[in-house]
Amino acid sequence: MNDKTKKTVLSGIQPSGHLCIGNYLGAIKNWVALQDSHNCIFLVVDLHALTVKQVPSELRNRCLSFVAQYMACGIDPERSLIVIQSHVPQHAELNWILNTLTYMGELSRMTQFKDKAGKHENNINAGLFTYPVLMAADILIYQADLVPVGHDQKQHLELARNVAQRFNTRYSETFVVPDGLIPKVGARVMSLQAPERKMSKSDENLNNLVALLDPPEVIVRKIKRAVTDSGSEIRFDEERPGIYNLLNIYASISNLSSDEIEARFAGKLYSEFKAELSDLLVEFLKPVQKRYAELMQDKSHLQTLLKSGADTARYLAQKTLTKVYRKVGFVPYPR
Ligand code: ATP
Ligand code: LTN
Repeated sequence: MNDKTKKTVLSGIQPSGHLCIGNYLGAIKNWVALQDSHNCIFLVVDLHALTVKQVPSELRNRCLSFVAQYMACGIDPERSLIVIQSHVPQHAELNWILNTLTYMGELSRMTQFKDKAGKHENNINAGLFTYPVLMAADILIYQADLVPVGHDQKQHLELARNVAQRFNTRYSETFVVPDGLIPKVGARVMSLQAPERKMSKSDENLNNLVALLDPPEVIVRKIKRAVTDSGSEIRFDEERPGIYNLLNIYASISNLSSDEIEARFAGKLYSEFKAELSDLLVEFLKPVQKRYAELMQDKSHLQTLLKSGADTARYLAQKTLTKVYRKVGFVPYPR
């Protein structure tokens, strides 16, 4: 983790809902690919998850389950740090400092806030509003160079960059200004039933998403029911968002090009394509689910990994926080 010649990668996912192929294709797939070339930190951002109502016992179980799912997808704790956000108190401390450098106007423009405020009208809390500042703290506290995320996080990343630059200008060079890494294919996986919206792991309608832990028969059913458009040609055509989305999912899982896929399905029926897509997803998820089940058998092993991840993360985070506290003018902790 501490290889000084390597750049640092940081990313995170909220432990809400069911991890889905949107999260895998938009984010985790890139995480797996970056592990050898970078120092990587992958968070389960439980503080973020509290911005919408959670059942405490479910949240606790889900955090551990997400850790196992990260590993089942190929995140290797020998090479990468897997960390639960609340195990590193420095995130919340830096969050406060960054709050004082973020403008209300900036936060009011965030589309995720507007989206979620619309969905949770009875719980538009301050945390939901300031959520992007905590995300900036997650990134900046580790001096991350690269942040692999899906397209929906572009705006939040831009805020993190602006806040880092603002701090550096006001108090002198302190933070690395991070770059986003958004995949070319798979950055915007859309909902199966409403392809004009993104697939979202906490969608109430589970038919909108393929979860990483969905059993084969559920995957087959969801793909069969997925909305397609009028017409019958199997072509990458943005004007036909239903079939376009399914084709993009096929492309990201198979790593085939759009030309190869169109050639393969020329003259075939939607139903034939859907059957092949289900097979592809089922075969892809089979080893992930098997590994997940094994990992969940040994929770104490997961706890040991989390302890070591948290210890290293705390050390790294404290280095940045000490610097930040000094620069803003706080009295050093008396020795
Ligand atoms: P929720 O529905 O619980 O708000 P979410 O599915 O939007 O969750 P997040 O925890 O907000 O997931 O995001 C985790 C990562 O997955 C982020 O990097 C995000 O960009 C990526 N991601 C989420 N949805 C998609 C999607 N539909 N397509 C591609 N990437 C996605
Ligand atoms: N805001 C992100 C989750 C998230 C994140 C992060 C992503 C929280 N902290 C740090 C990358 C880096 C989301 O809602 N998808």
